[in-house]
Amino acid sequence: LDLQADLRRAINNRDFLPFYQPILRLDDGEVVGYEALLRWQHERRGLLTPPDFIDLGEDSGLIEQVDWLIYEQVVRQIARGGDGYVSVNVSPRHFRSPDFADRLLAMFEAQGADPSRLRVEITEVALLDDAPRTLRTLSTLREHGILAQLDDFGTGFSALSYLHRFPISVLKIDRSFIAGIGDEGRPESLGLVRAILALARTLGIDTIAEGIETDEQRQALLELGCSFGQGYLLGRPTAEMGGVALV
Ligand code: G
Ligand code: G
Ligand code: MN
Ligand code: NA
Repeated sequence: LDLQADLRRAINNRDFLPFYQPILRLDDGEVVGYEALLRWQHERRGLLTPPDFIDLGEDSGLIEQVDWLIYEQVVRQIARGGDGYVSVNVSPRHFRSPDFADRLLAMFEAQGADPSRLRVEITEVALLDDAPRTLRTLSTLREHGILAQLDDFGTGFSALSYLHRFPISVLKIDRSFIAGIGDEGRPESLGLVRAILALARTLGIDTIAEGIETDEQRQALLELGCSFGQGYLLGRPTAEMGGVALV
């Protein structure tokens, strides 16, 4: 079947919604924020996750429209109240569009919502091209209190100069490193995580460990000095935020 035609129709029908996965402070278990994760409520195939359609969305350029449908719902959710932040994922190509920051800020203005409760997650690829514009976008966002989190850290090209040059506030340690911690893991993972944490500390950047699935991993990360964590052990992505049903 023609998934691209489906995607176009789904955009018209607004068949996308965010799921929310909690991000916790590891020492006291306090929820400090959520990551909004895209889901497609497909008319025949049920709930689809990004791996089912993200490549198509990127290649066709349709992902930007999907992203805005998600951001709109996230901004509305923020406008309803609550505390903590919500992070949204931004495709590298989307992040490079010149009106990205203005359009995002206009949404907050229209909804009367506090932009400083939003964070953006970008990958290292987004820092590769068009550096002046990327820098400008990140600066504009930060002026409005929107912090940037570097997603999947450690899997990209990881040029340390980029971390220094761009206003990045948080490193999200890729879950492949966390999966390597434990009896069935890889011996070098702990050392790699330790090195990433040292790097972040040197630069004054916060860290979130992704994909925490076992208590052993949570404990190890806490002992290594990682401040925040996310993963199935701590909370799965759900359509609800903080156990409160969304309107
Ligand atoms: O939700 P997981 O459920 O499968 O997400 C998989 C991938 O999809 C992650 O790498 C994440 O960065 C990406 N992703 C999740 N939500 C969004 C979104 O709203 N927009 C874009 N562009 N990517 C997203
Ligand atoms: O690339 P990004 O970090 O945005 O992707 C988040 C993805 O990771 C989502 O698909 C989410 O569902 C998934 N995820 C969240 N927690 C866990 C976990 O503990 N284990 C695994 N395997 N995936 C997770
Ligand atoms: Mn992410
Ligand atoms: Na990630």
